[in-house]
Amino acid sequence: MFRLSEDNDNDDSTIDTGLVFVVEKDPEVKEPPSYQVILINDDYTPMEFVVFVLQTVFGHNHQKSTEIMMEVHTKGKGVCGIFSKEIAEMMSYEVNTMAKDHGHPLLSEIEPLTD
Ligand code: TYC
Repeated sequence: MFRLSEDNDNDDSTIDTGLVFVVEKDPEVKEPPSYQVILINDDYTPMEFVVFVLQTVFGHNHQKSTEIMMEVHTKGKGVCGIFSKEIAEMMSYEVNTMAKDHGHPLLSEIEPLTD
């Protein structure tokens, strides 16, 4: 995005009208990157436990949690949610700790979203 602004410095670029416009580039404003929390399939974690984790950690309802769990179960991986890096790290840590505490091999990881 470009904008026009008046050049008031009275140097050689000033023309007869006294008005000279220069083109300035807006400073780039970048959003911080978002991260996906990815759930990974395994052969041992009970389906009901995965649904329970999706409900308690991510706040998904039972139907949405079941859909995500089945996506992971059939395709190997699935997205639980998209957050800032710090929140995604906390969510993933929460999932992995809950699974460990209950003796299940369930794992999640985070992945930057590229646009
Ligand atoms: N594949 C597991 C089973 O058949 C269920 C499962 C789903 C495990 C999703 C992990 O992230 C997972 N019991």
